[in-house]
Amino acid sequence: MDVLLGLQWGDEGKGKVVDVLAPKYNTVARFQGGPNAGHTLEFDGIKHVLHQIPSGIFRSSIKNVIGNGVVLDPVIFRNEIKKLDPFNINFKDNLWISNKAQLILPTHRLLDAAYEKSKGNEKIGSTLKGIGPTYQDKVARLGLRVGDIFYPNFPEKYKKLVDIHKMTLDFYQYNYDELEEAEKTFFEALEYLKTFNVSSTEYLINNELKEGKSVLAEGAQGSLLDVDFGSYPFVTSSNTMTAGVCTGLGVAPNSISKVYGIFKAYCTRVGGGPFPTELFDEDGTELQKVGNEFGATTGRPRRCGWLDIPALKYVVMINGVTELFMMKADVLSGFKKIKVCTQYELEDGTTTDEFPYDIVDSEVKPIYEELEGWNCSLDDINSFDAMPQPLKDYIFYIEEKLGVPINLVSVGPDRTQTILK
Ligand code: 2SA
Ligand code: MG
Repeated sequence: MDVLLGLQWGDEGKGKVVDVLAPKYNTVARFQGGPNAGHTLEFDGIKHVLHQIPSGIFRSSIKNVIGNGVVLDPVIFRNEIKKLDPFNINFKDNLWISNKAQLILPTHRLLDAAYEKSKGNEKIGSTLKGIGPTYQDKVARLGLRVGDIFYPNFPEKYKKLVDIHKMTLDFYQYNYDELEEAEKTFFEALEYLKTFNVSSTEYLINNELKEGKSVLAEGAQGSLLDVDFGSYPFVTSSNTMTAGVCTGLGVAPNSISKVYGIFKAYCTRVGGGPFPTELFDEDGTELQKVGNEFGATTGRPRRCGWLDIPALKYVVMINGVTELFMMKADVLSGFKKIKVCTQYELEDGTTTDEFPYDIVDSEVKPIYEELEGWNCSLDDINSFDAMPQPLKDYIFYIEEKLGVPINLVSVGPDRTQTILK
């Protein structure tokens, strides 16, 4: 089984890569996160954004699994399925949902908003999809799971949890007048959800592995948003790293072979939190404009900056990355010079190439090396050999710094603009 992860703060282009890789796999599985993900796939001139459904769904030969580590919003799920209507997908054969995936309730979304509001200026910049509160209830052993909806006592369980949520919402003086309407939609969506394959997907995946079939675990968000190793507390609430695959799908660590790490040729971040290489000048604006850096889930503009090698080295280490994929190289095409952060200077004047613990409250200054840009269009590039020398040098430079080969480079949004080395 192989793993595909974003190595930065999300939006690295995982959707595009999984779409290229998917044909090699029998199964594609999501192991964490929920509708806070927005995986964009672009082919035949049409753009598709998937939130909870794995990216293998467009290929009829692939089984797609929503694993136990995922938090599932049934209302968003129903909308996603409806949007896939034109593709005549046979969900009975191609989509499986874990009975142990946690359910996002309408009150989880309200709590997400209430918590964010209470944080004022220090807000996380949550996607407001209810992710944090749902994982909170999972760990507090209060949560409701997809498997629960098939039992007659579900409405009671639901009410019990919602009553607890209402106490918290009252504490924050958060208005929930519109809850009743949202609950109606929620229960309708649950009936719809019941018509899909819900099972102990850990059996399905382990049986496939036993039969020698190939499984791809599709990560969402990025390693720097990992709840343990990311820029805490400005992180998401799940383990976005390789280790999360084991707990999020029910597979043993020794079943994992390749770990594909995806990164952008520069760096972006949405929401709050530290970002040492963030640019506030016209270079930053240029990256945002050329890279069309606006969130797929929330439409928010993404903060942009140069590539951060210490951060990448850190996540290559904790994830055991075996292959790197570099995305959006074309966005750098207009730059004469490209900067890369190779070290940080800390507040006490010392330098380090490690990811600092205190990245939130103390100032971490990037130290840059400057490389030659290629400064030409990559539109007609369709092989590694055809790349301009400065781009090749950029690739070799990063490979050398990270000690892992870059085997794929993306030079444009279309399926065809993906170059294998
Ligand atoms: P939350 O909603 O509790 O997970 O928010 C916590 C922080 O995590 C950030 N976050 C994200 N940042 C970038 N991309 C995200 N999703 C991508 C998208 C999809 C992807 O395009 O929307 O790449 O998988 C994502 N999800 C959460 C969020 O901004 C907060 O800083
Ligand atoms: Mg995205």
